[in-house]
Amino acid sequence: MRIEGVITPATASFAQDVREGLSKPQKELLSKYLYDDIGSELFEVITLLPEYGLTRAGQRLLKKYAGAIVERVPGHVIVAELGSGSGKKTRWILEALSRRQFTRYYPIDISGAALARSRSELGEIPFVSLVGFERDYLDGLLEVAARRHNGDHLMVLFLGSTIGNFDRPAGEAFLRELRALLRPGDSLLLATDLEQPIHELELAYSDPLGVTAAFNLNLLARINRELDAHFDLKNFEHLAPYNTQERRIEMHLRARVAHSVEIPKADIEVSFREGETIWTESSHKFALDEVRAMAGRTGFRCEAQWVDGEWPFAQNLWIAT
Ligand code: AVJ
Repeated sequence: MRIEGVITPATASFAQDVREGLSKPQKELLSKYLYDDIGSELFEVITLLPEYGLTRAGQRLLKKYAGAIVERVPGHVIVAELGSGSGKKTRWILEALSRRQFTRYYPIDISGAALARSRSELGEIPFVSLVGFERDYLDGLLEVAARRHNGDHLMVLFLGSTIGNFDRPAGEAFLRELRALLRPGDSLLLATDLEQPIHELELAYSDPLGVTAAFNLNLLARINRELDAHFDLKNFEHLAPYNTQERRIEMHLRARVAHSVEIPKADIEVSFREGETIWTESSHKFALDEVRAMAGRTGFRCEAQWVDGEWPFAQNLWIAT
């Protein structure tokens, strides 16, 4: 007998998603799998690149406008955050709120490591308590909603522009589901990356140093590590063209040569034609008026928008109607 090892539930669902994604005519891998420990660190490096202004724009806006933002959210507020991130941006909001009230803060993330990071980054702000939920966004939000006291206004933070990773219809469906867990008067602070000239966007996702390429290729390396596959990373190149029709960056990995790869723990062998791609991420870009219209279609009104002066990026405050 050859002992192949144990498959944990996490590996099993990764294996199944890899099998399904690589069996489609346009091969694809879900972008959430970019963020294992190595991928998360590579993403942190991306946020430091001069070509990738997105994260710094989000931080600048919160640093500058956290006071103005929380002023528009009246009443006693409790805060839930979808994807706890590095916690840096959240600090400005929590500090602004804690000047007027004791604030209960609930970060929600599928990664225990991310929750631990936000605990060490934010755990010591005076007049703030923190309880993390290691759950999917909406499952976690349901639990937070169950903990609200009468009169609490729930403020949901969805920073970093992760909404851009959904296709537009799926993004709206997600926002509608989110709205269903809220009450009128609750709020959503939603970050969106905005449209800008193609050249800038493509450079942001194909940086000359090659960090984004490494971030993308790490997905194949992760399949090698976790599913015992034998992808030769040299057989693939990173591509990130802007799709003008759909107004999004599409990240792909393109096979340089025809070849096939066995993925033992996913029980498949995948063949690639020369030039064939695996689609690994979409990053949609928005227009300001489009974001306002989206609010109306998903059960909110857009209370205010703050736009960065250096990088086209907006923080949008929506109130549930
Ligand atoms: C973390 C989803 C906001 O879409 O710009 C960065 C991820 N991908 N470079 C984005 C990402 C390639 C990023 N988000």
